[in-house]
Amino acid sequence: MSWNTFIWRVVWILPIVFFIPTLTTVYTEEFLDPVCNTTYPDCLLCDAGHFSDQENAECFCCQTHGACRQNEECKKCPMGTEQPKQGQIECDDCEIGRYADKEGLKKCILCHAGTFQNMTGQEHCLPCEKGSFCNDEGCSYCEPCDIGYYSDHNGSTMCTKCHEGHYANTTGSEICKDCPSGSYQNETGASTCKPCEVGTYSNETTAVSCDLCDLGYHNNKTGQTHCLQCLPGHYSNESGTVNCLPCDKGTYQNRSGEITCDECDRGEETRKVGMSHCEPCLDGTYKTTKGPQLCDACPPGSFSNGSKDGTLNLNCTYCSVGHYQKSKNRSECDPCPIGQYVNSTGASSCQPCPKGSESRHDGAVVCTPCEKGHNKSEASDFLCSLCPDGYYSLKTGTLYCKECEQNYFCPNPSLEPQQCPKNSYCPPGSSSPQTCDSSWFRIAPSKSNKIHCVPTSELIGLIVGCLLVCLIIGVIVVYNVRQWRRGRRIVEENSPLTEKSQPIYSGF
Ligand SMILES: *[C@@H]1O[C@H](CO)[C@@H](O)[C@H](O)[C@H]1NC(C)=O
Ligand SMILES: *[C@@H]1O[C@H](CO)[C@@H](O)[C@H](O)[C@H]1NC(C)=O
Ligand SMILES: *[C@@H]1O[C@H](CO)[C@@H](O)[C@H](O)[C@H]1NC(C)=O
Ligand SMILES: *[C@@H]1O[C@H](CO)[C@@H](O)[C@H](O)[C@H]1NC(C)=O
Ligand SMILES: *[C@@H]1O[C@H](CO)[C@@H](O)[C@H](O)[C@H]1NC(C)=O
Ligand SMILES: *[C@@H]1O[C@H](CO)[C@@H](O)[C@H](O)[C@H]1NC(C)=O
Ligand SMILES: *[C@@H]1O[C@H](CO)[C@@H](O)[C@H](O)[C@H]1NC(C)=O
Ligand SMILES: *[C@@H]1O[C@H](CO)[C@@H](O)[C@H](O)[C@H]1NC(C)=O
Ligand SMILES: *[C@@H]1O[C@H](CO)[C@@H](O)[C@H](O)[C@H]1NC(C)=O
Ligand SMILES: *[C@@H]1O[C@H](CO)[C@@H](O)[C@H](O)[C@H]1NC(C)=O
Ligand SMILES: *[C@@H]1O[C@H](CO)[C@@H](O)[C@H](O)[C@H]1NC(C)=O
Ligand SMILES: CC(=O)N[C@H]1CO[C@H](CO)[C@@H](O)[C@@H]1O
Repeated sequence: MSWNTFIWRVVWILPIVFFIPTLTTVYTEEFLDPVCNTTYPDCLLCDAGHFSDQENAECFCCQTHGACRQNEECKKCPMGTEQPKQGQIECDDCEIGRYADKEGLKKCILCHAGTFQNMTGQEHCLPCEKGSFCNDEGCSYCEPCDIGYYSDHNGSTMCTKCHEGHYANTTGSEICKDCPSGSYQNETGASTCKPCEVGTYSNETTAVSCDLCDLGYHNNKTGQTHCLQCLPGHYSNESGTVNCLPCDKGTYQNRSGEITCDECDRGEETRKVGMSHCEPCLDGTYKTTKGPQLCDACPPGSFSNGSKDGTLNLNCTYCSVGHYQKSKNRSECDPCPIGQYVNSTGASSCQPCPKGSESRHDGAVVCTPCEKGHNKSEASDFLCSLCPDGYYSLKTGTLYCKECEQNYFCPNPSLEPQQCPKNSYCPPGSSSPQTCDSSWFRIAPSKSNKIHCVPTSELIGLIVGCLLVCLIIGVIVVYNVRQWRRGRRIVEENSPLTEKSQPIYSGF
């Protein structure tokens, strides 16, 4: 360095040093940069990144916000670029996540929160699109909103939780979706909607809660948009019913969607739960008033048979006279059996006909006295019985038949005893007079009831007479035989007998 040069430089520098101290300082610092204070005494071209505003002067380093090519002037970095170092040939593009919207920046600016830049060398950042966000500076991309969150405007620094009644089940939601009808969401930031519980419904979208089923309605499935009417035979008297209740026995409901059951009318009942109509009381039962009670059994002595006539059993009918029913719950009465009767209505039993009377047909209301010739001594006897042989009864209603008296006989128990005929024997209790078999005999008086026949005097006389006649004839015969034998012996002695004659016998 020559003195001339030195002096010139001092002269050149002095004003800067003394009059523009600030600027001087900057330049000085930059000059003092050991890298950048190269001098080229041979007056070569300045290196790239350095410049000289004067020919053959010293080369100066390009400053941090600029760059130059060899032998060109240093230029400020253009927008979208930066240069943090001195003495550089060219500026660098802004990195991703940064921008340079002015020339001559030493360092690109970080994108603000809510904006991003995914390319280098950009002059601006871009706002995060709907459905995404960036919550820090220098974002190179925006994150999509999480599930349950949304962002509905550009440039979000954060996403918002879905409101109640809404949900977002995907990331990057611009808006949350409405909960469909049949579901609800009572919490924010939801990724799903909850199905309505049983007994509830929601018939609108964006429901925060489901509504309870109304009275008369029910719902036994989840996620329903409406409740169902209770079916006939059922009711619901509380809101939020899951299953309708069946009508109790004795009640019914013939409409749907009802909150109570109705009581069955007179003569009707329901024998099962959950009935949509009442049924007539069964035969053998009855119901006199409207109400939830069941039909009562007809008591003994009565019956009901409405179904046979197509009427309702509003009351029981007493058994008519001559009939009885010993059991309850019957549809008919039975006629009194033979031998019994009943003369009042509503009988639960028949009575046996009293002594001396009977009933020969079933269903008797009164007993008839035993006919003549009959009797009944015990009430328990079935019927009157014919008087036994030898007994009679001339009056009706007889308890005991009378015995036929001695010397009378009773051929017909219902007729007067008859006088024993002559030559007949009628001991007490005779149904017919007793006689000896033949008229040659007669009844001998006897103390016992046994008949005792003796021969009549005529028979005896006849026998005796016969015996006498026989004797006489015998004597005659014997005599004649003797005479004949004697004569024959004489003849035999004289002439032999040629022919033998038969002897003659005679007798009875
Ligand atoms: C940068 O982001 C934009 C907008 O989001 C997109 O269209 C583009 O493809 C992205 N480029 C790169 C290199 O990621
Ligand atoms: C949001 O950004 C999109 C694309 O990046 C653009 O089309 C739209 O106009 C922007 N909306 C608003 C409100 O700035
Ligand atoms: C989100 O919900 C919609 C309708 O609710 C359904 O079609 C879709 O499959 C769901 N997506 C996911 C990822 O669950
Ligand atoms: C949402 O509803 C559920 C069930 O219905 C309940 O357990 C929960 O406490 C509710 N949450 C809020 C925030 O109300
Ligand atoms: C939902 O149900 C309520 C009550 O039952 C009714 O008033 C309303 O009209 C219904 N809304 C729709 C959209 O069906
Ligand atoms: C649900 O209700 C229907 C009538 O609406 C009925 O037929 C069905 O048996 C019920 N299911 C259950 C599980 O109770
Ligand atoms: C509903 O009916 C049941 C059975 O009949 C009864 O116990 C209950 O008290 C009733 N509830 C209301 C609110 O009437
Ligand atoms: C229900 O029963 C009542 C009383 O018995 C009757 O008046 C009505 O007509 C019935 N309704 C239907 C729908 O059967
Ligand atoms: C039913 O009982 C009545 C008396 O209440 C009677 O007149 C009718 O004949 C009976 N019907 C039948 C089919 O038995
Ligand atoms: C039903 O019958 C009983 C006895 O037969 C009688 O006391 C009652 O008054 C009757 N009731 C009606 C409603 O006819
Ligand atoms: C019914 O029979 C009884 C005896 O069993 C008798 O005392 C009563 O007088 C009779 N009544 C009629 C109405 O015949
Ligand atoms: C003026 C000035 O500080 N000049 C310096 C330039 O660099 C050389 C070598 O690095 C130094 O020796 C000088 O003092």
